[in-house]
Amino acid sequence: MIRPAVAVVLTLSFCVSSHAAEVAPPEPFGAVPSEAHLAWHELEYYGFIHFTINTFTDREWGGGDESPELFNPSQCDPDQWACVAAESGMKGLILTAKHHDGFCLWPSKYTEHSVKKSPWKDGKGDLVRELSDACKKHGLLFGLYLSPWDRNHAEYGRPAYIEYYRNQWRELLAGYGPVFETWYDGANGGSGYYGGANETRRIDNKTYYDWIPTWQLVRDLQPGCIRFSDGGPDIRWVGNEKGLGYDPNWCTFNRDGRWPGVSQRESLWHGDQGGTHWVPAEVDVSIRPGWFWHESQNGQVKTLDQLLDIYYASVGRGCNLLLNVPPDRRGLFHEIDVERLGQLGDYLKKTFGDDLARRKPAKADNTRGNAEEYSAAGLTDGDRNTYWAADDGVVSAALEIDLGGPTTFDNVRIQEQIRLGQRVEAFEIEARVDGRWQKIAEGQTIGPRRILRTDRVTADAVRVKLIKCLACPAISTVEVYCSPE
Ligand code: FUL
Repeated sequence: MIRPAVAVVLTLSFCVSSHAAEVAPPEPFGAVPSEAHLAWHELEYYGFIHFTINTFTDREWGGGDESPELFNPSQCDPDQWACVAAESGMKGLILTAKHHDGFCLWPSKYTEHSVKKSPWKDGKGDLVRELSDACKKHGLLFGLYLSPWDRNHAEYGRPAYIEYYRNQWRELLAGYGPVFETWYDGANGGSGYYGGANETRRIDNKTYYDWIPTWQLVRDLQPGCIRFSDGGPDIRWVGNEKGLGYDPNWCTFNRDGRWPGVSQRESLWHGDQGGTHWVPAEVDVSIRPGWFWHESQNGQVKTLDQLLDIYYASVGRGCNLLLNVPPDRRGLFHEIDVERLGQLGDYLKKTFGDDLARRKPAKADNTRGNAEEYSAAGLTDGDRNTYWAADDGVVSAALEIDLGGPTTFDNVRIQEQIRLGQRVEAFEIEARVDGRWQKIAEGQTIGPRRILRTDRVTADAVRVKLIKCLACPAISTVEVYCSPE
């Protein structure tokens, strides 16, 4: 029997040693994401709505001289857009509240060039309100595109326009509930109506818009909002409109000196390894050739295979996907687009509904401080916050998951613990088939997420080989999925 005094001593020494054995997490490496970034990365896939007078004039860029009378959708139903979007797996919708032609889809008090002057709902309509309400109803986030270039406004090119532009942001950000993302387009073609001047106005896109105060007002009115442009500040354009993310894809980016419309393609495509800020890439692409609806393009709506290529090249490479679906002149998603989005939603549900690696035993050839906290079990526990990590100085490692018998799959999804920065530079995935390891995929970066589509394989174990890392790796999850036949 232990005497009380001894028991006390034992308890104390147990406390001390367990405390001493506590292993510190890896030091964050390089630029790291904010909480808003982390929430944004989780979204993965959301929609873009290009809708304005262009829909009725069959144009992509309106000149700014169009009559608001032209905007007259016959069955406008943002509820349908939100319902179809949610079914398709989208987590939000971003609306062109104002495109380059300057027409406003809400009754802005700062201009008459808006729905106020349209026959739609006798000038009483507010599409920003209708869509933000529909998003809430369908569990979607709501975002806004407000074109900096405005071919209607008489003061465009002069300081008064900047005040107008900021006032419009104030109106939109204060009046419609939470806004998860704001979009600052870099396009500027120069010519326009400009209140009747009908001329070309060139601006210096590094200085004219004086972006910092505008971004600050957005931050003040919507603290969690992510701000998009060619140069951040929070997320970057991926540098193409084809639906293509890249490998490597670094979320780090040398942001200073970069603005909407001022970009370096290589950095947009790949990010900057070791870059100063966390500015991950968003991939924007349209389901049709144009951003706006054109009857002539009804036969060119992207097929499920094309949409899947886009999904894997964007979401699969750690980008977020912003898929544009333009409402038609009725103000509805066209039947063909609805069908394709339904097919995509079905595929995603069927493929990613059942993680075949979940709760399966995992092991690693190195575990940080041999601590339970960083063990490979964190990879397959179904919790994307727990993670496996290696000891400092270890920059390659192997992670093995025992699938518990022959298992057929064709997708492997991996995530780094990006709270600690982005680390992996090269990796391979292997499958154990009939006792022999074979390589089924390889890549450079992982970052917030990597989904590798492989040939359909039947294997009883999966191995992720981290070949080269910038610092000791920290991996949140390894998941294994099988797509429908
Ligand atoms: C571009 C614009 O010029 C297009 O019209 C479209 O809005 C696209 C998303 O961004 O820069």
